[in-house]
Amino acid sequence: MRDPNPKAVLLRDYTPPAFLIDSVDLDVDVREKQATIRSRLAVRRNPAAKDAAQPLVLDGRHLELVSVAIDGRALAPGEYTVDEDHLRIAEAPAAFTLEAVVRFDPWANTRLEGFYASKDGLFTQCEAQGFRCITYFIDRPDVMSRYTVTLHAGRERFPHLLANGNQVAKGEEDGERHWAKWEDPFPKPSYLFAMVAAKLDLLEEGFVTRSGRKALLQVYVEPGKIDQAGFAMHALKKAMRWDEAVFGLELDLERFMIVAVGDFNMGAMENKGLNIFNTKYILARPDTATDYDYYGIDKVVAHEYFHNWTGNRVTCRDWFQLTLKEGLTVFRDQEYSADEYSRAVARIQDVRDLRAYQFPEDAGPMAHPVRPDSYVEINNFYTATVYEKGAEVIRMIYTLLGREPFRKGMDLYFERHDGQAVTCDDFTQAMQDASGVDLSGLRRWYSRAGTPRVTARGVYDEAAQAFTLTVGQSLGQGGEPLHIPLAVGLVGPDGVDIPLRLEGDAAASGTTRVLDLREAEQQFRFVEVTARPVPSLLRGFSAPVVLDGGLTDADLTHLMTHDSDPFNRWEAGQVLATRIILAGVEALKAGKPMEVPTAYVEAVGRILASASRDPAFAAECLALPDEAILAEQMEVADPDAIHEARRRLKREIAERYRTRFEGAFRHFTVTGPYSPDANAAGRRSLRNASLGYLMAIDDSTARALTFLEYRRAENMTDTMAALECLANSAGAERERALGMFYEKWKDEALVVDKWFRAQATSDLPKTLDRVKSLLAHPAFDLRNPNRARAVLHAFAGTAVHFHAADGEGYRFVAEQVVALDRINPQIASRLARAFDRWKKYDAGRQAHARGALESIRSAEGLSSDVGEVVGRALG
Ligand code: B3K
Ligand code: ZN
Repeated sequence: MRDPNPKAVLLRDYTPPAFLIDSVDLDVDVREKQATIRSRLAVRRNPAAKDAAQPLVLDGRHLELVSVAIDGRALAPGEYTVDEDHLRIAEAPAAFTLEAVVRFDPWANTRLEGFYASKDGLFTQCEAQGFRCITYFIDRPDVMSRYTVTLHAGRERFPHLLANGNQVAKGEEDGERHWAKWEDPFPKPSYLFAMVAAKLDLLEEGFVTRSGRKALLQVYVEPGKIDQAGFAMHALKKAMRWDEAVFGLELDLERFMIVAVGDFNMGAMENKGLNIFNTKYILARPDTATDYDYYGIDKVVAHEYFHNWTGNRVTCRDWFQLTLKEGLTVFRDQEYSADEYSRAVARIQDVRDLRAYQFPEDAGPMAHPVRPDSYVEINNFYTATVYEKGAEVIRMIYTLLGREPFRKGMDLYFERHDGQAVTCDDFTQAMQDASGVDLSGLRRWYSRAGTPRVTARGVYDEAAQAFTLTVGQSLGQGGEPLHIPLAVGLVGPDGVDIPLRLEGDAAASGTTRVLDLREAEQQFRFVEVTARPVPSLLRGFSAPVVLDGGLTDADLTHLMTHDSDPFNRWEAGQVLATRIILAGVEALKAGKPMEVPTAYVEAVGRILASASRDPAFAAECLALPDEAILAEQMEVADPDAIHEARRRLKREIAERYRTRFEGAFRHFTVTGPYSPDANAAGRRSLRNASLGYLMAIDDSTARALTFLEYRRAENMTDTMAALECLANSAGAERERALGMFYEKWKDEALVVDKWFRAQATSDLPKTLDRVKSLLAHPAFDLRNPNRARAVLHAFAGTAVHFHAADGEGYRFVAEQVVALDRINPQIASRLARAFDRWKKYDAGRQAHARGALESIRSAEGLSSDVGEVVGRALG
């Protein structure tokens, strides 16, 4: 039996591996309900190991060991021990060949980790520790080896046999079987291992890299779906060109393969030369995928491709360094998206996600630094903190260094560490050495959990024509202050930026300046300021902090209309809307009417009036803050009041501008063939935001318009916008549209997910009953992660129904966590994270949440994944 309370792994306990494995030769034989894996490992003692007499300890899970031999001699039972997690050999020579034969049933593997079956064949997922479910190995990223793989399987059922690297041989076998041998020229950590045996359709194209090297690009999809593979191929080529142009990085392989699979635990995986993707991030056709889906595909294809350098060529020494590859690669994909679409809109969306997911994480029981210092289950640490806050840390380095020095730092990083498994310190050191910029205060971001608060107060001295900004930072846990880059501008009363001149600084520095905040409190005095300005603080969201800028509503309305920094123009509107909604919450609770200041409504009117300048940006400005973000702003979150106040604000704006929204809905119609480009998608986004406002009125005119739109729509973006509106409306059109949708799309799994999701996230009463009945729908399957997420995780993300005051939402989700844990602990553990913020709610809700969490904790055979999350939540 595995230890039910596994111990935490600590960063400070890191020691180099006792043995290294120079090469791995795998022979994989696929039969009915069984895979047999024969491994030949070239093992030697690590000269850098602390102790030269350590036993050989190999990781292995869910494996049946058939035989084990050293240098061709089978080991007798007394020469090794095997338990649930390890194979130990006490006496191992200095260098030897280890051969092992193991067996398991990939069709019984519902964890989708290691080697597992999906509809069209067999696939792998090894990061972080899945390789140990394929064979016994020293399964840690600082053990890098050269791999050769031979796959054998039935020809009819598994026509494609793939593994990392290049195919070097293939042939036929008895019994209608065939085989293929692959060799990966690059040494790699085991988490980047991949193989596939499946029946798939293939789209392929040639590519010539900047230096003239030829490569074959392949996208493998489920049979019959080749018409949905084109955009992924297009995205891959764009990403390859971008990495060449921006970072000077080229593909280093002869063949780059992408395989899409319908059962997958996350978005995608960057295995060397053989990326494996969730179908959600590959398949797209105008009538099946929304603009947002296309955007996501573009981003994820690029992200995984970018890992080929940031992650694969230079990898992580240990899993505490995960942000070394993830934070950096997210930063790279964010920059790619900003270049390919609208920079301002991309930044807004990234910050919105950061606030909706990372800020709450950093304030809850799972809070951890971007480089965590302990974990029980590493899969629980593929978090918004490691990824998105990690990317913000890289962005701060970029902001402090500037574009060219940052690029020099990247070049130096690759020059020093190509082919190595390294740490976050190695990265910052390369950045510092290449630029000469002192990063000591910035490095502290790697080891501190929590979101820092920055307070800024400005005082204008008319006589001296000076503006003094006093800025403070706090993280509430002591320790030395962080280095925070604070980008600021000063907006004059006429709405024009005032040129910035810091006292004592000879040169003027344009209209935006990055202030170096290194102390707990600092003052900055700007001179030659001819009129009282409104400070525009944290432009472009230059640091992942919570800002208290001390601005009045009038200041914010001014910025909302005039700020030259688009991010802050958007942000001013968000802060104002937040103030109005939170004041509304208090009013509602006191039984008073909710007030909506005219100045705000008029500023919204100006957004609408000037929307054609940048429709996508206008749509972002019209979106009210998410309920989850609003909940974080309250001492004790009140989901019902937040929902109601937000709804009323939206309705009031809608009623005031009904004609204009109707006009925008007509005016921004996109004609001609569908394209997911930023321009067309931006117009659709504004058009659908307008529809959303009209449906906030939810009268028969609005419903008729929406239903008509639903029937008229020719692309999935417009279809879903209408369907989601109808799913939140009690009118008869709702059931008609949902019925028509399912009938039309029941054979497209990703579209059926949308149908489930729209219902599970509806804010209508009785949504929980609906969700329960969806679980009994013939198309529901708890074993398919996308389907489970479309219903369960989607429902658990709703503010009103998950947090229902009677505790029914909590109880339901707790039951589902337990049911899911028996199938797939990683997916279950994600669902359990819905409880993270339970202490932010009132005593009644807390009592229900505690009960639900305790019921999970007491479930029999709980995984360490869910155990860690629930244990931390109950604290
Ligand atoms: N590196 C993978 C994530 C692996 C998650 C393991 N639980 C995808 C990515 O971040 O690119
Ligand atoms: Zn990644």
